[in-house]
Amino acid sequence: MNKKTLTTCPYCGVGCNFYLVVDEKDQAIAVEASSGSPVSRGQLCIKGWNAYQFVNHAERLQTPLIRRNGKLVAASWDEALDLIANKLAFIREKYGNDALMFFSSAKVTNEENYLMMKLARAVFKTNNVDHCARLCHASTVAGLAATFGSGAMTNSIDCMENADCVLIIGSNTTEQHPLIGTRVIRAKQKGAKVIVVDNRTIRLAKLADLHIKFANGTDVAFLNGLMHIILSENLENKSFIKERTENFTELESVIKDYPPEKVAALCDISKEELINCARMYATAKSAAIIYSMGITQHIHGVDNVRSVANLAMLTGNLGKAGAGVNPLRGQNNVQGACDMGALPGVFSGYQGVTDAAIREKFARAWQVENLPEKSGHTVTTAMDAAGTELKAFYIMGENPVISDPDQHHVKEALSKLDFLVVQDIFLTSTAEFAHVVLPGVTYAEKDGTFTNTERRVQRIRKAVTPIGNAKADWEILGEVAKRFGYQNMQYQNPGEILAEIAAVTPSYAGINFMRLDQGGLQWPCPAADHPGTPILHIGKFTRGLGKFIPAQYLPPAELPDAEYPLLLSTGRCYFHYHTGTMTRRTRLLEREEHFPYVEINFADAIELNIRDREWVELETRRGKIKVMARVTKAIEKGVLFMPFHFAEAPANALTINARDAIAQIPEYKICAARIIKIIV
Ligand SMILES: Nc1nc2c(c(=O)[nH]1)N[C@H]1C(S)=C(S)[C@@H](COP(=O)(O)OP(=O)(O)OC[C@H]3O[C@@H](n4cnc5c(=O)[nH]c(N)nc54)[C@H](O)[C@@H]3O)O[C@H]1N2
Ligand SMILES: Nc1nc2c(c(=O)[nH]1)N[C@H]1C(S)=C(S)[C@@H](COP(=O)(O)OP(=O)(O)OC[C@H]3O[C@@H](n4cnc5c(=O)[nH]c(N)nc54)[C@H](O)[C@@H]3O)O[C@H]1N2
Ligand code: SF4
Ligand SMILES: [Mo]
Repeated sequence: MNKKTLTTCPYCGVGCNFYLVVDEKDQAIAVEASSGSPVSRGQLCIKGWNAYQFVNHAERLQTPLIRRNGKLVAASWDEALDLIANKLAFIREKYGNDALMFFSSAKVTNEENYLMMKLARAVFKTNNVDHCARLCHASTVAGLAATFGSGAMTNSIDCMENADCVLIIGSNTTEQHPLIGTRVIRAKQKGAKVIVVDNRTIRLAKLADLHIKFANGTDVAFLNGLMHIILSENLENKSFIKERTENFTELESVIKDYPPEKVAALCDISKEELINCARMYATAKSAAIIYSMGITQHIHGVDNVRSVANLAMLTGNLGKAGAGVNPLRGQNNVQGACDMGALPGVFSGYQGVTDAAIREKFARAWQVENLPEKSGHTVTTAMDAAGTELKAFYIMGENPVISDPDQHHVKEALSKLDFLVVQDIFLTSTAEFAHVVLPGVTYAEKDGTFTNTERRVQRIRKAVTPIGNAKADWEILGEVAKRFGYQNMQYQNPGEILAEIAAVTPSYAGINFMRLDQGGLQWPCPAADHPGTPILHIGKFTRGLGKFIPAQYLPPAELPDAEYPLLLSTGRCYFHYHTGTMTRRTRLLEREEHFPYVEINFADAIELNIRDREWVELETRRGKIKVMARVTKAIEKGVLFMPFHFAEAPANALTINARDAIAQIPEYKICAARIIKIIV
């Protein structure tokens, strides 16, 4: 008899639930949708339907590996863990606590993220812990914390369907958050106005009431332009501004410099489009903004996010249903990894490391002394400091060789380390650089919780026995701590870890496995009888008053020029996920999208004498790769788009390591490139 276990999808931040079907040989063989899922309501996208295949894949890591004579060879757990203990102890002794860097993971559970930051802080006394949110929504966390007091999505997925207007800026929602995309389509069917602001003709653009194809990187100018029109046409929400916000005069003084003519020219759009957009958004009863990487992955990512927040505050679209500022969080558990404090400046629940009382609270709970107070390295600054300030990395569930900007820089950084531990489910491109590789297990082989983009904490449940000698990440981290004589990281099961999280994290205080078995809960959930919070900032912002923080438009780091005349933007496609470790080991997905490609406009293709599906060289100042040209009208002239999923032709061999000064997020969305025809 097959067994079915209710669990949560391991791919994107939407957080669909499904049943994993396991046969009598203990093999995951299928996925069945769950109609009871509040998020997905019985539907899934193609990745969810196929989320069982990689679990049993023949290339799964099944035993620890140790580098001997330059080669990674199989080893026992004791050998691997002893080596880690010896090396980390040696490096720490010689160079100090802050010579170690811990990469946590938005793919693993809340409990595991909590343990990773506990390991870094309680055992190694360093705040050098971070994860891929740095590459993703670091600008959101910084930007919204400053304006609203909380970096999370303000509203719920349900709100998307019940909005009167949905403004989508820099999110390819139907492909990257498919089950939220369907909610936008539902909203449209119910009569909502849909506005897409994106240089590419993404699928939602085709049903949008307004599609604005502005020049990449001009978001601040565009948003300021909208606010200028809203103010000059008296469409702002005066009582909201008066009662719930501060700093409005500063906003006004910046906005006055963004009249429609100037903005239209800067953004390469017409004045009419801008005016239409402003009116459509500002006159809706409730208007929701959805944004994602098109806003965040810029050297002015924080300015972009603040400007989005300004627009929503100006029109009073916060603290009510069908509205809000909704950054769609990317990874299945990136919200949770942030909530758990896998960030250099905060413990779980965004409790700051610089606050002595908070440090004292955690020190007592963890039975340690002197927790470090200086904020630590980020994922991106760590790469710069490898070999100098930082001597060892412990990387769990991330693959920076393929995902970090400027691959050459990353490879050089990893080669300079004295010691590198990689804990993954497959031998990744990053694991190839490791001294020790530890085999973790997938979502299907362990218990725990993920927190989705709408702050909904949901269960994952063990459905199959761990493959080979692989162990759950929470068990491995406990073993490492034990080798350093720290006994306070030994747990019978993840439920116990969640209980500890609840005890030290006010926003998770009311959350436990028993309650989650009745369905997910949205934080803040401060007490055992609290129902959770679908909408934030009702009546009052988390920080009290919402703060307008205006920004001036500034250009991107590297724009096209005579030598590199095209603008290269990178992102993702529907069928693959990030560095491809899971989706490229899934037959159907790999069949649908097998070759690395770059999208190029017809006119550019004609000029370059390139045909559809022709292999070309794509080059920037950082590197050169060979990819297939996909000639399309869905992209504007002068712009290229390439997904970063393909290790054999990595987009990140080309991207620029220029970063937002506040958030340290890289400008993945813009650099200058050229295409070279391959003459055979
Ligand atoms: N299938 C699939 N789904 C995924 C993922 C995946 O790898 N594959 N990854 C997950 C993760 S971690 C994330 S973060 C999300 C990301 O989800 P998205 O952010 O939706 O995906 P991207 O492709 O990175 O970029 C989104 C859009 O930004 C636009 N854009 C580029 N530059 C600009 C600009 O300057 N301004 C504006 N306004 N728009 C711009 C692009 O044209 C693109 O359509 O997806 C999640 N879901
Ligand atoms: N050029 C370009 N680069 C980008 C982006 C872009 O838009 N353009 N987007 C950026 C963004 S938004 C993100 S979020 C990052 C993502 O960057 P990464 O997080 O580095 O990418 P993933 O492929 O998701 O890596 C997750 C790793 O975790 C492993 N894994 C999965 N489940 C488990 C588990 O349970 N335990 C353990 N131990 N390991 C597990 C997977 O095998 C994989 O190797 O990429 C960034 N890079
Ligand atoms: S929308 Fe996201 S969470 Fe839902 S099935 Fe697809 S990948 Fe999984
Ligand atoms: Mo992401």
